[in-house]
Amino acid sequence: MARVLSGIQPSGQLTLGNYIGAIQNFVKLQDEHECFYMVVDLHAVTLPQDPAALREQTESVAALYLAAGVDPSRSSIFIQSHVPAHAELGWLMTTLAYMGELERMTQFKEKAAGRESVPAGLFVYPTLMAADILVYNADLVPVGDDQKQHLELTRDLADRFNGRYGETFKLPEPYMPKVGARIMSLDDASKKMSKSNPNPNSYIALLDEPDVVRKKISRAVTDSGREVKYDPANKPEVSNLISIFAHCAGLTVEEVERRFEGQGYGPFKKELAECVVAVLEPLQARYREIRGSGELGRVLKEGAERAAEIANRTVALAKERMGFLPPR
Ligand code: AQP
Repeated sequence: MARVLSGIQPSGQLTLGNYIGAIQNFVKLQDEHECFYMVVDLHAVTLPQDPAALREQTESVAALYLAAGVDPSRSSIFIQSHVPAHAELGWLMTTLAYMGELERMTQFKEKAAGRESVPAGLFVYPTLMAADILVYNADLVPVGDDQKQHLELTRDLADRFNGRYGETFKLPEPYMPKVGARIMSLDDASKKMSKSNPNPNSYIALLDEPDVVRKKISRAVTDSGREVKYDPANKPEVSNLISIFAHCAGLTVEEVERRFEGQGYGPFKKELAECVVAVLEPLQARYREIRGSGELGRVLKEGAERAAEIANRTVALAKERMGFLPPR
């Protein structure tokens, strides 16, 4: 059985981009694989977080996993900082990485842009992400397109470690949706939809009320044409909305195009909003139930125990291979 590992940062309200690019696949993969899904709080603090908000968002992300259908009896759900082996292997990976390869990371360049002083944690984010994956010897990593470069670096670091110290880590593969691997921002289709975007109209949050969703979609930027056609190069805004429609309605892009042939953007946007609301309403109802019950604490404790068992073994082996003196 292949092993799957993935995680999401509690750095804001989860968006429809996180859902389509990552969580939908988390749910799909647990049918046939051994899955580990974490809330990556150690990654979130690579940019300053308000402590109370971080605690609330961490719990909220875990509850959203459950609400979306991640099943704790089949998947281990846990908080990254509850398994200290991540940080320990993260340091070992940092010692293997080169400045040049970290400087090339697009996410680092984007997040560092315009900042007077750039946190060092932001720079070494990909080495911690590599540790997250390698500490479980994961085979598959469900991620959106934006994380593909980090996954390639993970493979390079695993390969470098194996070459230097002997075969220790598996080289993981990305697992991405065919359409919707990158959901774009509603106000600017050249940027991906992001939970930390300061403009809430740029994203649909999974916990947005139905009327807020309707308003955001009606305001979403389109173009001066009227044809509902999937053409990312020439019609990036409309193509993005078509991807969202296809995912939420379980249709192909062609089926969406045919459905709105000759109808213009008005009816398309109206139906899109209802499709998104139909996905979010049941998810939000389950979310409220989960937050109101004591279930989450138990799930996270058991998940962290299962995860730590594997992670501690991997770190011990990596340290032995690197020549660390074991404690007596
Ligand atoms: N717009 C997106 N389209 C498809 N997939 C996406 N993901 C994120 N945005 C989109 C996928 O969601 C997972 C979680 O990502 P993360 O929280 O670890 O960091 P991120 O990729 O940087 O996501 P955000 O929402 O943009 O967070 P902030 O704003 O905090 O940086 C990943 O699998 C990612 O691919």
